[in-house]
Amino acid sequence: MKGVVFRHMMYERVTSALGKRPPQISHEEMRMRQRTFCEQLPIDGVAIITNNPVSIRSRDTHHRHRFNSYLHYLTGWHGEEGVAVFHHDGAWKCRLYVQERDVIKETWTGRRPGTQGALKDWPVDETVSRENIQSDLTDLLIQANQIFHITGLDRDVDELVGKTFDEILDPRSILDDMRVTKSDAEIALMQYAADLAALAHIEAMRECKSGMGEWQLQSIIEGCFLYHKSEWAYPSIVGSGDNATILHYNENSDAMNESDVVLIDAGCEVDGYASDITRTFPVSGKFTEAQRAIYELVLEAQIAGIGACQVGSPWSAMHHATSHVLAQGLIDLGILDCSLEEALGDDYNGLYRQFFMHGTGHLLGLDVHDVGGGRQGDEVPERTLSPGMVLTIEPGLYFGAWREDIEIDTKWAGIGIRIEDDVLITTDGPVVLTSKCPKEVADIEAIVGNN
Ligand SMILES: [Mn+2]
Repeated sequence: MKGVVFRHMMYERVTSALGKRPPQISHEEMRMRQRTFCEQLPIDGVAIITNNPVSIRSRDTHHRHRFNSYLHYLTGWHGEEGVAVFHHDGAWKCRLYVQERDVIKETWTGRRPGTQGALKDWPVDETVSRENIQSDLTDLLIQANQIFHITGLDRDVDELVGKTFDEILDPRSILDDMRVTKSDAEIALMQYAADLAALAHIEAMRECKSGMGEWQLQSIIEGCFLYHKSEWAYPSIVGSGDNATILHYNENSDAMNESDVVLIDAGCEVDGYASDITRTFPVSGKFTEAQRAIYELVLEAQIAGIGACQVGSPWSAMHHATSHVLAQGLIDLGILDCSLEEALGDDYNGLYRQFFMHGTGHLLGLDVHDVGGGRQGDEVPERTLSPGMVLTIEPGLYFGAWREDIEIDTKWAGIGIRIEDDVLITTDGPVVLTSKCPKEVADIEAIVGNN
């Protein structure tokens, strides 16, 4: 009982620091998005936005469904099924296919608004029962000359489109650009998601003790999300010791040692909008000299990366800023024995990449790795930073003791450090949305284990 009361108090502490949850995106704003989208479509075209499929977790049990971000962006639809179609009929219309009411089925799987409820409560012009999608959508497609559709999500729709059209255009070329710039209402939701994740990280720091399981820190953070009607935006990473050197480690199944640092990369989602925070701290509450040296280097790089988040800068400016600091620091610490030019290499792929092997950040929004480019391998040409963009800055250094391909002094072995904040680009410079989460050495040492 004591534990239950205690846990409740911990969550309430977060609640009181959190402030009021901002309103969901208004129908008015979604109508504006629809207009902006349709204005860029040819008048004889049809655009289809499908939902994400339901996926099997085990036999007849499904993974919790998460709506498709494009569908949610344009219509606010958040249930399973649901297909939006934009067509011109004197004016642009948004038609939504939804499951019809069915008391027997609703008794098992939950209430449905049905066609009437969807028409009344969602910002759409027409609703049609999903059962009739074959004939109804075929009629629309026959009249159209161009089709915009994202294949691979809805097999029924893929088939219908494939029957009528040889060439399928991609609506993402229009929608991704729109989603890159966040509105005030979106920023308010993202600020709330950032605050909630920041406060959850603090609670995990407070509770951390040697011998505890990584999964127990995970439970504190994710419990905190759920308590505030939120959920994780991506599987939480809680890695101690060598596990901190695995970039996407999320087994979270080891007990933590006194001498380890633990890396937590966890963020939540509020009405679809993500936050994404990484903090690394010593399990004991006190960094060793070696851990501290690496930590302070990564922090210096992260602050340099945030400093590069200026309107008009190319996307690569942040990565260049963090890379310079890290490469020089690795030389200064004696980890790299070469010149700065050699450490950085051609095109920032030099020797320092042995220890910092990922990008400096990504766009953030309805998807944690949001659309609009900026990630390595993305085909979108490099963006320049503009007001209303939200991105992460997350340099790291990783010295996996398990790695056979690199030689490192044992004093660095088993140290993995990443520090990640969410940054809003403004004309007045970068605004760190996750600033409620401490990252200075003294602040972290004061909090860890101090419940
Ligand atoms: Mn991230």
